[in-house]
Order: sequence, then C-alpha cells, then structure tokens
Amino acid sequence: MSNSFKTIWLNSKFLFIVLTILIGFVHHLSVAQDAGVIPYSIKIESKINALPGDTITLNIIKTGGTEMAYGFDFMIGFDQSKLSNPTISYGEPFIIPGDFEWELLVLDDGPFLECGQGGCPSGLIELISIADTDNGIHHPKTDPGTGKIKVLPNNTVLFSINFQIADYLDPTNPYVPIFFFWTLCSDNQIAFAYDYDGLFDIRSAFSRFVMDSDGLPGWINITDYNSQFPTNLGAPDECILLDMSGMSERLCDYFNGGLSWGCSDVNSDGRINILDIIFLINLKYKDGPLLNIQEYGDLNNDTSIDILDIVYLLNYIYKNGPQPDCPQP
Ligand SMILES: [Ca+2]
Ligand SMILES: [Ca+2]
Ligand SMILES: [Ca+2]
Repeated sequence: MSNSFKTIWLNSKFLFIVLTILIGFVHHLSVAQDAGVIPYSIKIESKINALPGDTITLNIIKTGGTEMAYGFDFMIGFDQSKLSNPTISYGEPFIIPGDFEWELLVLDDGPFLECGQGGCPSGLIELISIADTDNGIHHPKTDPGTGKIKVLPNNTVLFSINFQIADYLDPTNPYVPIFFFWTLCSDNQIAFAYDYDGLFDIRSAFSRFVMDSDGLPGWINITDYNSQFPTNLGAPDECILLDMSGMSERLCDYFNGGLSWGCSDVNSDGRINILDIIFLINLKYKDGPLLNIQEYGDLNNDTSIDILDIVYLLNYIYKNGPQPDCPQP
C-alpha cells in the first residue's frame, strides 16, 4: 500500500476507533436493547464454478440486523496461493448519488503487525468503513420519517472483493474458504446505535456466532469465546471484559464463504485448457474416458453434455466467451 493510502487508512482506523470507543466511553448513555432487536448477520458469498486463471467477484452481504449502522471494520482471510491481488468494489451504501451515501471504505492488504508471531492465513485483508466522515459538507442519507441515518436493508451488498484465481486449482480438494479472521478485538465489529441522538450513543457489535460451511450444505457453529488471537473463531470474551464502558455487545453473526471449482476441468488436471476440449470431443465422439463428475461437463447448464458444451468451452478459452456455468454436483 502506498504511503498516502496508508495515511488515509490509519486515519480511518483511528476515526473508527474514536467513533466506537472514545466517544462511547466518555458519553455512553445506556440505551436498553429492546425485544425487537435482531443481531446483524454478515455473510461472505459462496460461489461454485470458480475457474482456474480467471477472476472472481464475491459479495459481502448484510443479511440481518435491525439497528442503525455507522461503519464497520472487517478482517477477511484466504489462501493466497489460490486467490491473489484482492481489490474491492463499492456496494450500495457507498454509491453517491444513492440511497445511503456512506462516505468511506478502504482496504488494507497488510502486512499486519499482529501476524508477526504466525498463525494468520497467507492472505488477509482489512476493510474499514465510516458512514459519515468529518468532511463537513456531506452526510449520509437519513430516513425522512425519523431524521435518523437509514438502516441498511437486509441483503444489501456492502462491498465486493475481486480476486485473481490461480492458474492451477487442486482437483482433489475443490474448495477454498474465505473467512472472517481476528487479530485484535477491533477486528470484525460494526459501529451501531439503538437510537441515534447525536454521536454519543454509538456502540460496538462484536461477533456472537461464527458460522462456517466448509463448502458443504448447512452451517457449523465454530464460535469459541475462549479463543486466543489470532483466531477465526470469533472475538474472545476478553474483548468484552476489557470494555469498561460496557458498550460492546455480541450482536453480530458472521457467516464464512468460499469458492469451489471443477466446472470445465473435465480431465481433472486442475487447469482449463485445450486438453479439456479434447477430452470432451473424445468423450462424445470417440468412446473416450467418462467424466468423474458429470455436472462438470455441462458448461452451458442445459442438463446434457453435447456439442454445445464443446463450443462453449472453445469460446471461453479462445474467444473471451461467457464463463462456464455448470450445475452444482
Ligand atoms: Ca460527512
Ligand atoms: Ca483440465
Ligand atoms: Ca450442456
């Protein structure tokens, strides 16, 4: 990261901490959580059909939460040997003009000091957002009914991460997790308020549950409140205990995502190239070997494997044609 960008980022981190800690510590008003409060949930998208050598965009989505958010600080880990060169795209909250007009979103791709002792994933990025920066000229949109900052609706894409996918993806282990990660208490929290009346009742939503799928259907709760930094198991209890102002709450569930692959790699060698075209031609017209996983040959997702899939792969490899879209095995 360049020096000027690092400065912006450090300022952002500082602002975020000020927003969530200092102001709350000095001016904390105890606003009781009422029965209608639903914790936030933040989900990293999962995608099938990752393609070696391609790029992929994964959305980070708010899927639950009833309270007003003012910013967030997310730390996301991945395997850098499979995914590299992460960049971010703004989601709906940051579009100006738009419905929300949040003002700041920055990415830090490290290195992170806290990782010096080891234990961090090979790829790690931090994303910091602040809805309203101290620019004096602009503020995020408010709800005309209440005059308060708008609650982001569920299924809002907060931002997207674009990755370059490695040219080779191990066909025997066709899944790479992309997951929330904690190196410090300040990682993975949302600055929020139950009822905004000035700057002084902003609180921190810490992780309640961390849910993982490991690429399989259903969720596994991997939360451990006794975990030690660095960890992928959520904010340990020490983060809550250290907060003398009592403004930190376990009010956010984090859902990990990931990528799986195999589509188009019909010869199962971890790459997509002319050998896959030849494999399909042999399969279709010359009694060649069968597919390990039938769905990986149905590139156009029309339930049969035929000449159209061969043409589709030719177009994809040689003519910048559309990305293969196999059905889920
Ligand atoms: Ca502003
Ligand atoms: Ca192949
Ligand atoms: Ca087909």
